[in-house]
Amino acid sequence: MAIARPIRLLGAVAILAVLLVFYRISHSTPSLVPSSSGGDTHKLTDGMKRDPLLDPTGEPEGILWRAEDNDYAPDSTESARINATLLSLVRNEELGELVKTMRDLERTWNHKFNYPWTFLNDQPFTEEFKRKTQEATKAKCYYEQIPAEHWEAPEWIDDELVKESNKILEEQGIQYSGKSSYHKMCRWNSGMFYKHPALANTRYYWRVEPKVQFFCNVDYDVFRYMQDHNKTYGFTINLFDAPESLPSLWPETERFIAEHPEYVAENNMMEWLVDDKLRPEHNKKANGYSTCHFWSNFEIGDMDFFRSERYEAYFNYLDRAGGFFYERWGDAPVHSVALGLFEDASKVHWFRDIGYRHIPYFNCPNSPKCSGCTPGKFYEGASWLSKEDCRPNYFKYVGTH
Ligand SMILES: Nc1nc2c(ncn2[C@@H]2O[C@H](COP(=O)(O)OP(=O)(O)O)[C@@H](O)[C@H]2O)c(=O)[nH]1
Ligand SMILES: [Mg+2]
Repeated sequence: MAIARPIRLLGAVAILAVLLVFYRISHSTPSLVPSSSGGDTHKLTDGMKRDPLLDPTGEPEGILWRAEDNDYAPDSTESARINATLLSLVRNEELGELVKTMRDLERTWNHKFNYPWTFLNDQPFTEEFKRKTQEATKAKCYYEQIPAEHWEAPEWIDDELVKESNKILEEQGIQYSGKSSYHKMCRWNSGMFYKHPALANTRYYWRVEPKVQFFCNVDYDVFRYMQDHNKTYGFTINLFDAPESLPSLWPETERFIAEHPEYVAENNMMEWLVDDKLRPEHNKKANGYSTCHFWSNFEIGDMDFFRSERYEAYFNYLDRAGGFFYERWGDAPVHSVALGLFEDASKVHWFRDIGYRHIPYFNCPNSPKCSGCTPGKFYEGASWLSKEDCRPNYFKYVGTH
């Protein structure tokens, strides 16, 4: 039986429509990208169909300063080094772990550039600490004690209220919430480190913690890179935070920006800060904050940002609100919210080429310059850790620069 021409046409259109739907579905579904690590899989969502670290990674574009072409000798008075330091807040007891980390960073980067190390501590450093750290580098080492007025809780913090509120945080399983030194450390890293008198003439810093690892040879002066490309802040890992540790951070921030709308940058990263799609419960518990942040155990930054009027006003506002002690605000979300609101998004840089690990997360690029980590592997441990990756949001709203 012959089929009428209009019916045939309709049939063809229907088949085409079905094919189109199939095509759209197969191309928009987030893919499962194997992280090639012991069967771990890393589910990537919207904004990150494939982990960019699986693709070959080279050096950043533009002019790069190299040790072969310039004077980076440790004692040179004419050296090409800029005003910058490796910076580590550390306890005497962490000496062994710190020296291992120093060896990593010296081997992969600093033996070429010889930037000084500055060690900071709320206690005096021991002679053994000074000797063993200096033995790990040709560069100059400085050992500085933190003034008590920078470290201790401000006088308006109520000790009884701290005890009560920390008990509640501990019941909620918030790590370190009962440890007063941890709260002090987070506050100091938020609003004090760049005020240390020994750093008064230093502009750029690379924060280094004991126990972290570095995997890739970096053959250019990263501080010069920051300066030449007008960057304020560089990160490697981008994470969600525990919302229970900071329920009032975002409400306080909103009050602050209502008072000071002039501080908010035009090209800001607000969408990354307020996303409620990827982890709606996080946003809800954090009262409007996605909890996404740059993981601040690694940072390469320009202290002039933290010394600016807008950051200083923001930190003082937060400090008065008391959340460093009554809650457990970390310096990572505080730095990140400030950068996300008050800095131009183009001034933040993802150092994708710096292979890095702070347990349990990695930034491991696919590059012949790297060894000892697995490209694209984001975490090691329980599979729920994969959910803590906020890079899909960052790439979606801010970009992969
Ligand atoms: N001097 C000193 N350093 C501290 C203290 N608490 C933490 N730190 C340092 O602060 C950084 C962060 O602490 P860490 O224990 O690694 O915290 P985590 O990374 O959040 O688990 C590390 O460099 C520690 O060495 C402290 O009470 N005194
Ligand atoms: Mg740490």
